[in-house]
Amino acid sequence: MKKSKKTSPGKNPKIEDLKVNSKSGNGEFLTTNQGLRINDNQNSLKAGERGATLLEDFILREKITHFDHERIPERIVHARGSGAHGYFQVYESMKKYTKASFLQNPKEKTPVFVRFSTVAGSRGSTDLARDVRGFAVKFYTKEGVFDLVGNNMPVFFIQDAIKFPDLVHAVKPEPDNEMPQAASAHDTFWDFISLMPESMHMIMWVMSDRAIPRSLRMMEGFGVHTFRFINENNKSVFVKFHWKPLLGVHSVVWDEAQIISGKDPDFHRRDLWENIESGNYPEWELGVQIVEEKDEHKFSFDLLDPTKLIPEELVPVKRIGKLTLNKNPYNFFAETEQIAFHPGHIVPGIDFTNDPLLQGRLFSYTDTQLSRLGSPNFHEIPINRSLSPVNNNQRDGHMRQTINIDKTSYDPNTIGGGCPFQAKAAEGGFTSYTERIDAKKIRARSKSFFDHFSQAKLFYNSQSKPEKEHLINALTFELGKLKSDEIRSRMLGRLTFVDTDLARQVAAGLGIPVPKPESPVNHSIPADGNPQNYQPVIANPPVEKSKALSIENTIRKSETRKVAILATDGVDDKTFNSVRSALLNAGATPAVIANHLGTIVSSKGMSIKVDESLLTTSSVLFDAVYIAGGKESIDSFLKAPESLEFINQAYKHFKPICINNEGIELYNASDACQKPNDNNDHAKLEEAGILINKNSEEFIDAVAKHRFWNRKIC
Ligand code: HDE
Repeated sequence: MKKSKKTSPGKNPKIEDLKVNSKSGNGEFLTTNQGLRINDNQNSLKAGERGATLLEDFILREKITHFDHERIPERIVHARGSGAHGYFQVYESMKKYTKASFLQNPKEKTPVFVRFSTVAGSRGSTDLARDVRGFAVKFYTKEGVFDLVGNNMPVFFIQDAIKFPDLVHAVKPEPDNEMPQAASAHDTFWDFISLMPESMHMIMWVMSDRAIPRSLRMMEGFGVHTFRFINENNKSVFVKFHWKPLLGVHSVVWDEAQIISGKDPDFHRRDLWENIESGNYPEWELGVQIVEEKDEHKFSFDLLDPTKLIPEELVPVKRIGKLTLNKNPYNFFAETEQIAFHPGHIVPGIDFTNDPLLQGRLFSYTDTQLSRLGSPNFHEIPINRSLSPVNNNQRDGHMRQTINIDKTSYDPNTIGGGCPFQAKAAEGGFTSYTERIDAKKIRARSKSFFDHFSQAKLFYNSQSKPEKEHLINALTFELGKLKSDEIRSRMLGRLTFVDTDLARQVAAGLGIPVPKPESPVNHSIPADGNPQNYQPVIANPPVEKSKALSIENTIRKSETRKVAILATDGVDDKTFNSVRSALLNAGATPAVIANHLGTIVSSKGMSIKVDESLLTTSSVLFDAVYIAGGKESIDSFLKAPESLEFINQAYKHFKPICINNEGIELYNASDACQKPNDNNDHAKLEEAGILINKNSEEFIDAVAKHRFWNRKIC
């Protein structure tokens, strides 16, 4: 059969011709959805000036009806999200491992859209919930769309997709009273977790500082499952995907997270938006851990088990390219809300493994888009469209956009010249990896999935002292919120399998003894095993400690850090100017916080624009504080209790504080317990991130350090 040039079923009028991109407020006339120009948008059609509105008013009805239907169902999980456009570029060809076209040419930029999300909360919930963050990347490659739908943690709660609805039901607000919103600190979640020992490694991550990131720009991403790379010779290797942020991994503290949730629930969304607007484009390197097929069974854990990571000490992460986010969406709904990810959207050169969690996801994502976006044509929504041509015989359905201009919608055909044709592998046609399968049909789990504790131990042992303290506090907080003593106690029993000291410290905070650990009820026991006799399998951790698991070892930079400058009328010009310009030169984002909005006048009469007043902002929204000198300025702050609260919080949250001259008086009036007049020498204060009359460079170094955990809290 000859390929016909004339007839290609997918050839449609261009999107531009259909004028779907519309701007309001650009001088065009206001119209109805049918293009009818509207003469009066202020008054409905009435029977007389004071009379009833007439049913005839089709303009009113169209407007209100559209409004009534403006909402679509939110995502069942990951409802709260923020996204941005950007591009990906590979550093060098990955030909040796994969034939994926977007991983071949370092000169090629592949467009991407990334959506970050929390998991449990509703669309309007706070950004700072203690939760996993979604990190989903859509690559619009020349060979079709590739979605890398990952999280900011490298492992997951469960090993098999069949348990996902149970997990989500347990963590979502409780069904009788719909409480609590966007929080795991409640009975149903911990009831499930305490009965699910395989979740213990993930629990360590979720109770760690990773679950309360400082910024979406400062968190890692992981593909979680083991995937396959396939090269041109059809050779396969296993691959784990990582995203490494160039700004390092940074978090806030829990008390701060809770205050931010009230002061600015859009904290992460705003941070991402503002930084992209001001040209601080967030960047991540794509890393891969590659395992040859022959090494599949050489680890003490199973590569198919999504509750395990491969320690970087065993298989290093090779950084192969860079992701840059450089454009905010035009329209949140059209792009961030309507984007539809699916781990099954892959391209030649990438394939799945038999990870039972991944396998279940392959079914779920199309299904969810059908109910969320309402049509099998969700791929035609502009943000979901493939940049490579789409030619197939799928037709019709709700909200179909494509106007197919051919007579044929079946294959094979002769009437349409045989179009569209199947592509051979050499023509870019996708072929599944020909993995050998020879097995019995059973519901069971491999014994290689049974060790639920050794990597939880590895994670805990890899944390620094402050990180361990945060983790213990998080567990104490979460379990402290439970109504059921039984669940609390069962959970403590589980923690003893991770670390007895950890369990002891949490128990002390809860005011109960550590119970004798019971055998965990384990739903992964095969049919022939007896759950009553089950003892936890705890292999030796593959390595004792892993450096990559502690965020203490991360990159530290002052770039894009938000620094509050406390300055009001009468501020000292010299110190104010030098610190502010040094911060700007270092790429930080200083903001002047005064006791009123508008402008302030310095001691020498300079007029300074105020960014926020003490009333409109809060210490928790900044990374560091600078208290500028100037007698009049400080005297005026001393009369404002909010300024002292500003310093108290920065101190309590371990943030760098820099003070000049008269500013010391304000600092001394705060509740900070390390003060210059308390026999604290300046070197000790400096170690604790309190800089008195230091130069700007030293302050900038302290800003880059992010937090000073050795500070005395009293
Ligand atoms: Fe998802 N997940 N998931 N998930 N997931 C969804 O798809 C699901 C899992 C992840 O920004 C849903 O479009 C099942 C792991 C992200 O739009 C839904 C299972 C990982 C996002 C769904 C998992 C993820 C989702 C809800 C267990 C990390 C947000 C709305 C088998 C590797 C994507 C939607 C976005 C979203 C199902 C487990 C990541 C219902 C059944 C593991 C980042 O289809």
